[in-house]
Amino acid sequence: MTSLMENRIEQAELLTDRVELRRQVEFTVSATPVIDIHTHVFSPEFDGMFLHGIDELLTYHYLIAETFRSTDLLPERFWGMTRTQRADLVWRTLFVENTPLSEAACGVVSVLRAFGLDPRSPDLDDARAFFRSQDLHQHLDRVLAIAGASDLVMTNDPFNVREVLLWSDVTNPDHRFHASLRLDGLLNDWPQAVQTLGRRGLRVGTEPSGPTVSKLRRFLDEWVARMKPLYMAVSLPPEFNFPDDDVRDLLIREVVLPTARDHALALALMIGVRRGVNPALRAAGDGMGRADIGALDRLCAENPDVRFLATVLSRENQHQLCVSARKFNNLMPFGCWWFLNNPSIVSEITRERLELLGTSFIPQHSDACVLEQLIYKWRHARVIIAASLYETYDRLLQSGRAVTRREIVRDVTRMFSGNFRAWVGLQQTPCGTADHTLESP
Ligand code: FIX
Ligand code: ZN
Repeated sequence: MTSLMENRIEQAELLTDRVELRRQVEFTVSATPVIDIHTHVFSPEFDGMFLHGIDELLTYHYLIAETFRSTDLLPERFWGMTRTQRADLVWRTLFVENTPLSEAACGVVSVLRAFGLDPRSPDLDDARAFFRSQDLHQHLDRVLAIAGASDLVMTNDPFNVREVLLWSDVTNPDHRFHASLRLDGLLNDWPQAVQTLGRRGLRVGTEPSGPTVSKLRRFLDEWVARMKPLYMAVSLPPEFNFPDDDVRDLLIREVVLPTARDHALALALMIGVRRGVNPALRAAGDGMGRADIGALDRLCAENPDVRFLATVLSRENQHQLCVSARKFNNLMPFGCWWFLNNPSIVSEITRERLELLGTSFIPQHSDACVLEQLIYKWRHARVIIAASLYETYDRLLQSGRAVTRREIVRDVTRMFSGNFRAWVGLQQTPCGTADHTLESP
């Protein structure tokens, strides 16, 4: 009897009208809180590293690279300017003398509009006055509310001297901010790592042998205890291979994977970045290349007890990453990273992932460095994700199966937070804050 009634209610809830279906998808995608699983935003407790405001927004490295395309100014002159002068130059070049058409420039416009500021202003006076007048904590709450982000994951580097010093003071960071333990300093430049560790009193051999491995394991154990990261992460060049006959391979096998197992921590691999293609542009001078997804397959196959998160920078690698995720259920594709975070490419990748993986992936992360970027990164992402999801439900409808509103909520919640929570063992506590519990795959 009950199931008959439930069945009737379900039938009544079926979204068979396309206009209504689109409306429900758009509403759900815009209203569902997201966990932003990879950012470079720090919580306010990290004094000097919590970036916010118009000058930081305009001197984001995406916009610096674009400014050099529309000015003859030499990089050394640019780096000789103060932050305020750089921001003024970027504003004049990209927003006044040119139309801000690129995704990163359009993002600044979205942020300004969210606060009622004029994106056609000839200068930055009003914007600067606005950001200066904000109470920092209220402003943070407001930005997270507009972005619809319940939690965010920082990028925490135990090889960054400035950050290391701050960690000794940060005992109780804002509960919405979680750590991730970044391993680039260990895995991408071993000779430099040896020196950095040596300066901190940790003597390790240039050839990582038994004692060095033990010291490095202890080093990571200590940072896991201090940061309580949700996962470990590393960005890798397109040439990354596994197995390989280099130091990185040894460190991954002997230090990183055992740490992942001991602490039940997932390992995020961000593959395809070529650092310093144009060093004169500093962070704006990084490039990319196509990776070998076979390396990821072999890593997943050899380590079925470790969970991997993966994002790849080359558009050409996206399809193969989806196919790999179909083979290995310890592999979770996430985000449309960096040069992929443009509407046309986000749309293509999201549709491809829905078609190959259903809802078993994490559609986007913001990679925001400056607090207010969260607003545009998520607003823009939600529009594309909603359109891609609507298209997918519509195809299902045309095949003969409608969905209900409850199913849409379930699907979006899974992609926006559920997949990540399950992957890293992050539970929702009754008061709305999150709790990290360790769990094996
Ligand atoms: O390695 C990374 O985490 C990259 O996302 C950054 O290095 C990069 O500068 C960035 O912010 C891209 O969005
Ligand atoms: Zn990043």
